[in-house]
Amino acid sequence: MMVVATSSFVPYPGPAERLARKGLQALALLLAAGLLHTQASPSARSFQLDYEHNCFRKDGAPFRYISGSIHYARVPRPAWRDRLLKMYLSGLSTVQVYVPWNYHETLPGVYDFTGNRDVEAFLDLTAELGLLVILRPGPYICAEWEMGGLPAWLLWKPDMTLRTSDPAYLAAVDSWLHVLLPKIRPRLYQQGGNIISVQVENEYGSYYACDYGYLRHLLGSFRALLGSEVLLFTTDSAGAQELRCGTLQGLYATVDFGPGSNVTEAFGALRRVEPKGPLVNSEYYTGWLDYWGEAHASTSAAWVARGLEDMLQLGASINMQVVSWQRALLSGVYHRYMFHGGTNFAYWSGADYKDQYKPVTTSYDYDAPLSEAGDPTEKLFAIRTVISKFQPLPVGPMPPATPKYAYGWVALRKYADLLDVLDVLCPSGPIQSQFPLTFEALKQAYGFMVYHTQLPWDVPDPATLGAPPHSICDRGYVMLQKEYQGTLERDGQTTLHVTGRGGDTLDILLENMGRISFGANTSDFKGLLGNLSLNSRPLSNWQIYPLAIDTAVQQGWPQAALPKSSSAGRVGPAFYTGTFETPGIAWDTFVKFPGWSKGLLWINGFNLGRYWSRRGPQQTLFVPGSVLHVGRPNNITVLELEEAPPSPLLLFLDQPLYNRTLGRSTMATE
Ligand code: 6GJ
Repeated sequence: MMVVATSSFVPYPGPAERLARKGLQALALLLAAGLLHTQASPSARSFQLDYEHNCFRKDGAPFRYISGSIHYARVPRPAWRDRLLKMYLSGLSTVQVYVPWNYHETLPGVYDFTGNRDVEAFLDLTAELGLLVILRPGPYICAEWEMGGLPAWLLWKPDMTLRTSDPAYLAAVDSWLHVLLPKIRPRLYQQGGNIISVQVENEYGSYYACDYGYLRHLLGSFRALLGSEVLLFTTDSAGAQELRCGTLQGLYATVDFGPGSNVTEAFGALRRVEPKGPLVNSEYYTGWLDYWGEAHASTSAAWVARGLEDMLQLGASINMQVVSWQRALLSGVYHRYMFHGGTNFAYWSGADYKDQYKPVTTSYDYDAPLSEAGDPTEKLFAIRTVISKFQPLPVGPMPPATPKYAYGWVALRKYADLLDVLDVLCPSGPIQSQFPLTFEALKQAYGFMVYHTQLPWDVPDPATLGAPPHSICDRGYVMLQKEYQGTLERDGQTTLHVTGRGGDTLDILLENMGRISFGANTSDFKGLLGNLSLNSRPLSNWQIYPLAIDTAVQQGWPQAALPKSSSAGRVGPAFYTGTFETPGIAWDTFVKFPGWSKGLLWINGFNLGRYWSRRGPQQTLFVPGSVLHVGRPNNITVLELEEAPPSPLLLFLDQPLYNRTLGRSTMATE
């Protein structure tokens, strides 16, 4: 794999380097001069399974690669090279990459492959750096990503059965694959590119439907669009049921499990569906995701490194490193999930459902070897040391952590209560409806909607404002006469006591906290899924406002607008603005929200995601330097959903705070 050397880049030890290391300098010089090629010509390039020797073969030779996961959708494009280079210098030669369908097909037939969404540019960068790629285009990917990567607009047809042979679903899938896969085909290894294998679906065996017709359809579409040579595979948990429903003839089966699992049992289960060929663990979890309100996940570097070394010494292949030993002793293959996690910017975080709705945090640090901000960790160096015992590492030093800067305190000021700017956020005005409608019914995918009505009668004594079970999806901020009354929460508090007079305005701001990304509930409709009642008498005559907040902020609102006259002391959903200057450098930073409750942050129109200081565990948001300006003010917009501190200040730090969980209802103490 020839690599273009750049000034700061240490090329992967290509053919010339490897020959030189063997003392064959003369031959190396010929090769380096381009007078002698060892790289297989496109016609001879192959990446295949060797069922006899239970290994992979690349261009006919037993092949080993080192792999780790990175999600380009969770890393700003200016940082892609930095992260990939660090992965390469860690000893990886392969990266495993999801393609989130909803990140690219934003509306039916409307595609975005620009800027941070330019997947081709990302893939070309991997090739330039001499990395191979294992691509996982889904169409469902899980990944703690919104709806597991499926577009929310699929739910505009509410009876669509996702991840099955449902014709409407398959039509949308095929339409998407006909756009994406032609971008992939020329990058396949057999075509001269660097993509060595492609995963079909994701842990389909864990899904209730168990629809072989769906898998067969996907196999047909992938083969039609990618050709007959590329290695197509599936990944499933190592249970018999999962492997029964998730595998298919024509798709090579792999499994996923973390450290502490019984490897022999897991690979034994896999052998029952794949009697021959390399045993592959496509996701070897050495970190874990974080949920709001739970402790930050952390796994010890020593434990991870020890597990890695034990496997290698056993002759196993760690999917950090598919080492296809000739010995079939335990020729397993392990891929590290995640090597670099990154960030769930904007509204992209997903959720799980385990007895209750569990939204995933904005940080996808994952306690991964490369931190959320792309900094090499102790775990990375521990892994790199282990790998160096089994194979030479690329020549060159590991790039240092990217510089961080503590820009310090920044004062904000209240701009307006959210209810006072509905004309800006919903310029087309509200939709009238007798009863509440969902986000999907009004074709709102992410973010927020306001449900407005009036009290139908006087309520002199506290009356119960209530919602049917599971009908608040996911959080409802309640205002009576524009005064904040409290928050209704999915699988949490679903009643409030209110008093008022007939005709008083009742507003509920509904927040989508992320559609479920794993399991049977991915048809996760959002909004008020049932009607609110007052002392069990249903309310009616609603005006519903889908909010286009990001559109307004990206157009310079509210900085460019005149401040609204708002009651400074009022709590509840409100916008705050401020600016700060960078001292000649735009370095990465982390922002803390002391005394704030929950909301979202935009800087220069870029949506950095949700903060939830009141709940934790993460107490800072990562701000990539690429978002910041130098030489002109940086515009800050905060939407605080509950209660801002009396002095609305933000604190920019040079390090993250990931692990301060205050529980589901603890008030912020700082
Ligand atoms: C994988 O299955 C998935 O393929 N996985 C996890 N599964 C556990 C589901 C939680 C109830 S956690 C981290 C990974 C990613 O979600 C991956 O996409």
